[in-house]
Amino acid sequence: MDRRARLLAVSSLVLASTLALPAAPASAATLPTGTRSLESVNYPGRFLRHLDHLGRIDPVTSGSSAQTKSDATFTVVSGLASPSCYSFQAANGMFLRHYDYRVRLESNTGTPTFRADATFCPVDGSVAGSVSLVSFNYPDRRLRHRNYELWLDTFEDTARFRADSSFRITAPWTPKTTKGPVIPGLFADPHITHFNGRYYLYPTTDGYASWAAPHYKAFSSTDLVNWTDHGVILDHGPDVSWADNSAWAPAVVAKNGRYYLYFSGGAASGDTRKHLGVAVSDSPTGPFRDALGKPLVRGGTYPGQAIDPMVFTDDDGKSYLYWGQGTAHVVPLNDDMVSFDPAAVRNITTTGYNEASFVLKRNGTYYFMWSENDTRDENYQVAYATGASPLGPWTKRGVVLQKRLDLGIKGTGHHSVVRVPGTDTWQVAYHRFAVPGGNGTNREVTVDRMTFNADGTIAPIVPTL
Ligand code: FUB
Repeated sequence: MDRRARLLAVSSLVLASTLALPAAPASAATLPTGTRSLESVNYPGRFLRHLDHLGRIDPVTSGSSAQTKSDATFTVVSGLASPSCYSFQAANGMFLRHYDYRVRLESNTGTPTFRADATFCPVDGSVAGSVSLVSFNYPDRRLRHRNYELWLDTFEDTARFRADSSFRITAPWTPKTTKGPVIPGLFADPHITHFNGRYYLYPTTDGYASWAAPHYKAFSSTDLVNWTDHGVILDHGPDVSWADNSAWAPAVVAKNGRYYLYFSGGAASGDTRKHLGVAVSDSPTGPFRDALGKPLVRGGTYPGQAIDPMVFTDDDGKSYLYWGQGTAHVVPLNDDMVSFDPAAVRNITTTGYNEASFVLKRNGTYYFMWSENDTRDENYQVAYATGASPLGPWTKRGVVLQKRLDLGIKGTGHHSVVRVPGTDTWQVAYHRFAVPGGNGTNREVTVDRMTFNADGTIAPIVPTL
């Protein structure tokens, strides 16, 4: 069963579980993402918390210990198994999941089972403003407390069950004190850009084993602090005939009054190659549609993996496509933005280059930036070179962004840079292992300042929490 069919089956099961029960609550479409607490509706003052990695509802008051408050605080994030539902991440980076129907806290392994076990879909709760959380993979079961323990129980159409399975989403007992991640949840490879007075972030959806996520979301902001989630803008399953998974490292550019999304993807057919595609939309938040119905760069045509696209447009309006893992390529794009002359493809691999090309121009100098080492390595880092044209030749200048162990920041890379319009202020978006508890497939997105020295070199970027 493909992904869309499975989602339909799950939604119809959710629907069936409510339709079969006349008094069942209506669907609550969305939850606020970000740091929250969840209060029991029939035991006010008791909050969903974890203790010894098991879910419970316990009293929490302003006089409770910092640990108790922290244990009763979760970050509501896009569902690990579906962006239409939600997952709940504790301060230690672990997720609420069910196992043998007991609700517990565990690290995300990225397997389909874990992601499904850790995903819950909200429906209206027993009282106004409350929610009940339906299991994504067992849609006839809901998160419910009994004897103050949290279980995944089969829905019963009784007032008692409804109350036991209803929670109010409240302000968090432990508010977020860090700037990052700038978008809640697991995302990576952020492409940051600016269109018509708003900043946009286009990341890879992370948290999947082997980075298998099938869809991209878009986020926008006016201040680089508060980001609006615009939902899924391209879903490989239904939207791209030649790709099913590995929706990696998108990059979006505006040209000809339209928006072009460059992306990579793999097929479920057993062909392990990734291909690079381009999709188009009239809006920066999509929906995007596959522009060609086939890859723009077929994996295997050039050395290295056909992933990590990026487009730089020079002052004369000419656009250049960069891509590649293992080998860095560049080619001028034709004016249609969806084709190029294969004979014009150049290999611009620099010493240390692994992936994630990014090009910018400042004061007439071109800056070619990339990521070094493997994204699963805590030493994943960003380096750069300068040149006099978008095609190089490039002179390596060194590493500008790397781990900061005193703050527990590791695996800093796959960045992108945006200039604050009309200024010489530059901001860099990049991913790092999620703090705490992350790794190369559980990454998060953050933004820091990037400054230039008087001689035009880039000053070391200081990663902050
Ligand atoms: O997120 C999947 C892959 O990991 C990206 O394409 C690479 O750049 C690395 O970040």
